[in-house]
Formats: sequence, structure tokens, C-alpha cells
Amino acid sequence: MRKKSLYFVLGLLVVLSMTLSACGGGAPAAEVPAAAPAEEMPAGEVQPASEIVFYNWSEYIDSEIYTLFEEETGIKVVEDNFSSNEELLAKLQGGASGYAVIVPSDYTVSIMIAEGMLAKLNHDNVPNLANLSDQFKNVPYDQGNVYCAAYQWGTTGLGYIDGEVDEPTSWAVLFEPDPNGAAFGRTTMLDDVRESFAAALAYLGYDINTTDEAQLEEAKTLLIQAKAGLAGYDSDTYEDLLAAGENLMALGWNGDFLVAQEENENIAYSLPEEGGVVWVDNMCIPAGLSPEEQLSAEMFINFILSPEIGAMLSDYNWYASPNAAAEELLDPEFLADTTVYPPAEVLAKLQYIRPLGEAESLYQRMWDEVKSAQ
Ligand code: N2P
Repeated sequence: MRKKSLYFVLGLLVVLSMTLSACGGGAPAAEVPAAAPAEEMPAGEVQPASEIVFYNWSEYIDSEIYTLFEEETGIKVVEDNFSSNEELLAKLQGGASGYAVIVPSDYTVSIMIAEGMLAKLNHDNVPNLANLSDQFKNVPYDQGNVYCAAYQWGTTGLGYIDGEVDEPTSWAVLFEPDPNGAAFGRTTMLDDVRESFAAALAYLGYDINTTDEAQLEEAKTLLIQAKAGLAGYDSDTYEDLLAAGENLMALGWNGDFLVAQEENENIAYSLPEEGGVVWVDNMCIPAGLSPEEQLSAEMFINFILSPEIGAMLSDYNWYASPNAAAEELLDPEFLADTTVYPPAEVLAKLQYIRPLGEAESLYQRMWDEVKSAQ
């Protein structure tokens, strides 16, 4: 399916502006104070910080959302980007980062909670948590949204140029690269330890969360073998390289390929039959912010969780929304797109990446060996 109709997008913006003006300038459904001059605030009440930094994956939000948030609250959002959960984790483990809202995936939320790296959400400031669909109110890594709220969810698979390469139905296309195939040397893999190992482990028929060293060695051997057919590792621009016709296949995330279809309608997406990864990204607040920054961060999370902004997010990103109220505003065609919302029998073959404790360093060591292999 191609991009949603302009008619729908315009309709959404009309709904949005009506909702915002009906609220007399207040954030939709939010009862948190807007940033106001100090003299107007009741004594002793925490005032929101006037600027926050949002540390997000690249190309994962419509910047118009920042404008609307600033109009509503007076709070400016500055964005910085990371390319993997491991990069995010390392950055935060390095001490105070200045980031107010971060977007770790499921397993990384578990790691961060265990390491005391996240602040609890004050639910009074995030009433729009009620908009999340029930399954996202009780995710196993953070039951009851104590720390985080789901942002978007999706799958990891293979994007390819239809017509130039056959639909890749098996991970074999990566791990047994055909030197005579069109995609040889014109394929990228995610620069991501757990995602790349998950693809290799799924191909081998092993658990994508295995800690068995012999199985991981086999996966490592395949990952090294795959390098012959790769143009490189890339987690940020792989979909643009497909759209531009430079590459013909990429391991990546479903929504990124769907967005790139706008540039190149021959881009298609396949989930190999051996199975793979499903993931949920989450908005969380690092521990140790000032009360003012914490409040602004909660106001931003609440804003994203409003129905209109939640719909704008998925409309831009082409990732599935965890927000039931937002889904009501999304195009029915989008909600019926099986690349965005895989059917139950496909989901049954996908697994979440899980935190592995000690074994994380084993994966990292082997990934370093893959990356440095000639
Ligand atoms: C968006 C990246 C999606 C994040 N460009 C995958 N967890």
C-alpha cells in the first residue's frame, strides 16, 4: 500500500486545530500547567523547564509536533539521535546526559529499570496514558506504565526492490549470499548487535535470545559469511539508499521501508519464514532530572499520547500505534495494512529481544569480531 491520501492528512490537521482551539490553548486532555511567567504561578508549584532535549531514533517524529507542543505549552523541544539501544544505553551510563525523554526498546527498558536509570512517571501529569490500548498498559517489561509509555511498535525484516530481486522469503539471502545475485554487494544490515544476531539465530532455527555459546559461534560464523554480500552496516539511512536505487536489499524496520515507498514505489518488505523480531519503543525519562525538567518531560509524553498527536506520529512514521484513541483517527486502510499490523499467524513467528544479563557481553564480544572480520 502507498502513502495515505492527502485528504486524510488534511482532515487530521483540521480535527487537530479544532481540538486545540476548543481547548482554548490548553493541551488536549492535559491538566498539567503550561509554562507561564513565574509571577502567574502559585507559590511553591513546580514550573516546567522551558526547553527539553528529546533523544530519539533518527527520522522517527514529524517535527511539526514540536511546533504544536511549543504553541501549546511554551516548551521548546530539541532533538538528538541515536542509532541503537546499545548506543543509547552507553550514552546514559556515561552520566548526566541532558536528555529529558528517551526512546529505548522493550529489552532496554528492562535493563535501564534494573540499573536504576529511569525516573518513575507521575501519572497525574500523564493522564493520556489512559489512551494506550490495554496490551500496552501492561507490557511485561513495565507493568502498569510505572516508568514508560509505548511510542510505536513494529517488526524487523527485509526491505527490497521488487522487480530487481525476488521476494526474500528466507534469511538465506543474507547468510548464503549469491555472488551472481543482483543484491550481492548492494545489501545492508542493521548496525545493531541484537538485531543482527536475531536474524542469524532465526535462520539457524535457534532461539533469538539464546545464551548458548556454541549456537552463538555458529551465528557469528554466518554473520561473517554474510559480509561478502554487504555494502555495509547502516541503521539510519538504509531506506534512503534503497529509494535512491543504490542498494537493492536491507535488513531494517518495517515503517522505514513504508515511508521510503513514497520516494520509490518498488520498495517492498518481507518477513522471512524462519521468523524474527517484533519490538516496542517507549518514551521514558532518565533518572535525576530537576523537578522542572521532569514536569516538562511528562508534559511532552502526555502530548504525544493525545489522540491527535498519536495519529500524526503513525501517519508520519508508518509504524503501528500503541494508542487506541489515536487509532480511531487513523485511516482504516493504514490499520488494515498487514506490513504495519501483521496478522496473528505472522506475529506468532516473531519474538521480542530479551535482556540477557551476563551474556550481553558475550554478544558484544562476538559482534566486535564480526565487525572487524575481513
Ligand atoms: C525509525 C527507527 C525505528 C526504531 N527510523 C526501531 N526500534
